[in-house]
Formats: sequence, C-alpha cells, structure tokens
Amino acid sequence: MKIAIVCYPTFGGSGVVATELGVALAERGHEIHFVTYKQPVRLDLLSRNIHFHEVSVPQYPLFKYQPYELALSSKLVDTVKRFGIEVLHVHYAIPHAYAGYMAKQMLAEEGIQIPMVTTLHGTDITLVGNHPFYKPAVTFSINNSDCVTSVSQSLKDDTLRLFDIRNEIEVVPNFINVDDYTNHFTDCQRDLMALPEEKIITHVSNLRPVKRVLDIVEIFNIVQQEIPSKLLIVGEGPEREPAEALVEKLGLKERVIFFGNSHEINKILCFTDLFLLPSEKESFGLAALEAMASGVPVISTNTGGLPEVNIQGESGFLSDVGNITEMAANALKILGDDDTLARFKIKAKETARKFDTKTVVGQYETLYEKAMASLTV
Ligand code: GMT
Repeated sequence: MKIAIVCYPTFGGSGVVATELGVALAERGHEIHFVTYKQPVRLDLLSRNIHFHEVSVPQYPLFKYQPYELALSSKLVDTVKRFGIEVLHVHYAIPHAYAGYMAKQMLAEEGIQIPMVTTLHGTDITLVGNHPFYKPAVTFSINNSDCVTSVSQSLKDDTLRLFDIRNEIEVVPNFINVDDYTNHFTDCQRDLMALPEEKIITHVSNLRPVKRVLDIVEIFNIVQQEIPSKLLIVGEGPEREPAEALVEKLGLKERVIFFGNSHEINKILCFTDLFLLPSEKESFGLAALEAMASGVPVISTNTGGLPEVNIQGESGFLSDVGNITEMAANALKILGDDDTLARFKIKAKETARKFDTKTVVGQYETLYEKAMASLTV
C-alpha cells in the first residue's frame, strides 16, 4: 500500500508512534510518505520505502497566525496525486484530521477517493481538543474520518464521554520494537552517571505541567534519604525551570541531572533502575512502555490509560495523582532489595512484550484495507 502519514515531528509520544509505525510498515514492504513541517526526530531517511515531504508555510505580513492547515491540506492533495497515495493516516486530531478532511474533499472534486484513518493520542482529546474553541472542529473531523482509532480503551471512553461521536472508535494500543530496547552491551556505562552503590531513577517527557515534574523531584527527595541514588530528568519544557528551582531549594543539585532533549533514550534507559511517571493525565504513557521494554520498572499514577500499560505489583506500582508519599514508598519497595528489583525488571520487560510492534502493526494494515474497501462499496 502507499500510505501518507501526518504527525507532529517533535519530541512527543504521538510523533514517535507515527514514526515507528511508518518505519515498521516500510519494512513490511509498504511505501510510506511522511507529510509534516520538519523531519520527524526519530526518522532515519535512509530507510527503504520511506519518503518525507516538508510542509512550508510562507510568511505573509497580513497574517497574525500563519495558516498551517491550509498548507498541509494542499501538500496532501499534491502528494496523493504525485505518488498515487491510497490511504491517509493522520496522528493527533488537531489540526491534522481537519486538514486531512479538507484534502479528501479537494481530491474528491477531481474524482480521487481516498480514505482517512485518524488516530487519537490523548491531549488532542483530553486537554486541547476539548476546549470550546476547538471542540466543534474536532468533533466534525472525528465523525468524518473513515476509520478512527485510539491508543487505549481509556482514551476511547474519554472521547465518547467528551464529544458527540457517531463513528466507531477502535482501540489500537501504542507499540514498541522491544528488540531495539534489548541491551546488546554488557556495559551500559552507568558509571558515567552514578557510583556503583547508587541507584538511577529516570523521567523522560516534554516537561509540561501535565507531567507533574515537581512531584518527581519530591518523590526522589524522599527516596534518596533512604537509598543512595541519582535522578535523571530527560527532556525540555516549561516545568524545567521550576523543577531546577525545587532541586536547588531541597539541596539536591549534586544528585539530579537535567539532560535536555536526547536522541539516546535507549542508552539512558539501559542504565536506569526505576522510571517515574506521576502524570496528571496520560492516555497511554509511551515513555513508561519504553522504560519497561528496557527492563525498567515504573512508578506511575493510575490516570487514563496507564493501568493498561503498567501492571500493579508486576511491572511497577500505580498511585493516585499527587500521592507523593505512596509513590516514594513504592519506589523504595522496588529499589530496597536487589532480588525484588531483579524480579520487577524481568516482569517489566515481559509486560512490554504484549505491546511489541509485531503484534500491533498488523492491526493497522487490516484497518487500512477495511477503510479502502469501504470506499469501493
Ligand atoms: O504527553 C505528551 O505531552 C505528548 C503527547 C503527544 O501528543 O505526543 O502524548 C500523548 O500521546 C502519546 C502517544 O500516543 C501517549 O503515550 C501519551 O500518554 C499522550 N499524553 C497524554 O495523554 C498527556
């Protein structure tokens, strides 16, 4: 199949999943065309069957806001016509599903019928999309997609609760190539980060308020009083500064490392003992799955889709949002004893295998075929 994938190319789960999906589909022989404003961060363009089409928005002084949707829908029309694309797969409803719908209509005028699959990722529904300024457009684009998927059952439930949806929503969970996270080196170079007796605790995100980065520092503060440890905070975002201030206030500067954005997440996870994800909302928690695939247990909240990924008492522990004391106690339970830590590490990896690329990508192929068939009846 010839598939166009629209996504956000920046650091963030939806872009990562869209990229991994495109790469996996290309390996299965499909021709993949990424259409977005920048090369996706995890995309290696030298792969077979992968193409990238950059959407540029010409600046014009009259516009306070540059019309990205217009440029994207025009680029989609052009790409579909030039490369004979058979399916559009848009990740993140805003504004991708809206632009995709417009492209479909423009192509229909020229007698070209193309199905659009929309994948809902989380904040496009629970935070941004639900805003009254966007809601009618988001509802419209979901209802006018040929196929809609959500990355967890919890996100499907939220979508049906928050929007007036007439379309079926199919749950296709996020996935990971577990083998990419299998440690091929015996030496993870953990001595670069910590002393042999220290445990390494990691958080990876875009450090937005929804990730509750200050809770991470508070949890770590309790843990490090009992167990010698280091905290690695990976990513960039608005909560970095307040978190740095809290680290300073608590006298933890020697124990906490702020990494910024990294292309080496699997190397960082390789020497990590425990992953923290105390988010306010999380439709799935791809970062938790990446940690688990590296054999790293997860302390998370029980919000959204996290209980579908992190299994209580097996791959880690889950607590109510903001329950710092319980999350710290659970972290100590896992880190306090080497046998327990080893058991959780094995279980974390085992749990991640349920979400392996091999088991999930076929579900998208089936959906594409269904969407294409629906246009020919
Ligand atoms: O969490 C973020 O801030 C990034 C956001 C995104 O759009 O990339 O992540 C959402 O989609 C990911 C991939 O499906 C999910 O794993 C995240 O849980 C989800 N984030 C939220 O729901 C807050």
